[in-house]
Amino acid sequence: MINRICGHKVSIISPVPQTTRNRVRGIYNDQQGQLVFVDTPGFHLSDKRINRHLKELATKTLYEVEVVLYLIDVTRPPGEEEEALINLLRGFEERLIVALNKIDISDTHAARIREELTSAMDEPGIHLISALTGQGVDALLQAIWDRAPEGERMYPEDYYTDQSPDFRIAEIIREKAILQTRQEVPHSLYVDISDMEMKDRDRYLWVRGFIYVERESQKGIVVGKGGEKIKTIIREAEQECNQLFPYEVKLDIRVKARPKWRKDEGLLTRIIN
Ligand SMILES: Nc1nc2c(ncn2[C@@H]2O[C@H](COP(=O)(O)OP(=O)(O)OP(=O)(O)O)[C@@H](O)[C@H]2O)c(=O)[nH]1
Ligand SMILES: [Mg+2]
Repeated sequence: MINRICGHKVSIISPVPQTTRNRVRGIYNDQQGQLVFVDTPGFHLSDKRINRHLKELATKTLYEVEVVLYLIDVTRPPGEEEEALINLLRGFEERLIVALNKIDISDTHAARIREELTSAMDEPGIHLISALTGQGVDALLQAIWDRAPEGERMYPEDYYTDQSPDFRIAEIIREKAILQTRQEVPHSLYVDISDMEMKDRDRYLWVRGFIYVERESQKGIVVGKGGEKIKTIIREAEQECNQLFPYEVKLDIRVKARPKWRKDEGLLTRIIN
C-alpha cells in the first residue's frame, strides 16, 4: 500500500509473513502537503525472541505517530492475533483508521472482520481498498489527510523515502532471496552489507554483502545447484537496484551460516529498528 501511495518501491514485498523487519518510511507529497508513512513489522503472537523484537517495534511506533492505519488482509480469517491487535489498538481509537486490503479478491472474510471490528470498537472508520489495483486508495488517502495535523514538511518534496542506499540494497537482496527460497529459509535469512565503493570514476557502485542463514544445510538451498539460485538472486537484485539508483550497482554476495542468529539479542537489536 505504501508503495502504491508513494509511487515507488519503498518497502519490500513477499508472500511470506514477517517480511518487513524495520520501520520503513515512505513519503507522499502533493498540493495538500506531505504525509510520512511508517511501515512496521506485522503483529504476530509469538514469544520467540525475534518476534518479540518485531512486536515491540510495531507497538512503540503507535505512540510516535499521529495517525494509526490498521491494514487488514481480508483473505486471512480473523483469529486470536487479530483479537489481540484490536485490543491493543483500542487505546489508539482517536487516531485510528482501518483499511481492509485485497478487496480485488472475491471470496474473503471481509464481512466477519467488519463485524468483529464494529463490535469491539466505537464507530471505526473502515475503508475497503486494494493496494494491487488502487481501488479505494484515494478515499483512504483523503481520510488520512483529514486526520493529519498540520505541521512543517519533514523532508524535501522530491523525497519518497529516507532509507540509506545500503539498507535499500540489503532489503532488495533479502526480497529476492525470500522469493527464491521456501519453508523455513526465508525466516532464517538476513542480509548484511559489509562494504560499498564507487568505482570506475563513479560509473558503478560495488557492493560486498552477505546473506546469512541459520544452518549450514540452508546455505545450499540459497546457493542452488551449480550456484543457479544465488545467480538469480544477484541478477534480480542488481536489475532492481539499477532502476533505483542513478548509477549501476554490482553485487558481490556470499552466503554464510550464522547459527542461532535469531536468538542473538545484540544482533537483533542492530538489525531490527
Ligand atoms: N491480491 C492482492 N494481493 C496483495 C494486495 N496487497 C498486497 N498483496 C500481496 O500480499 C502479500 C503480502 O504483501 P506484503 O506487502 O509483503 O505484506 P505485509 O503486510 O507488509 O507483510 P509483512 O511485511 O510480512 O508483515 C504479497 O504477496 C503481496 O503481493 C492486494 O491489494 N491484493
Ligand atoms: Mg511488509
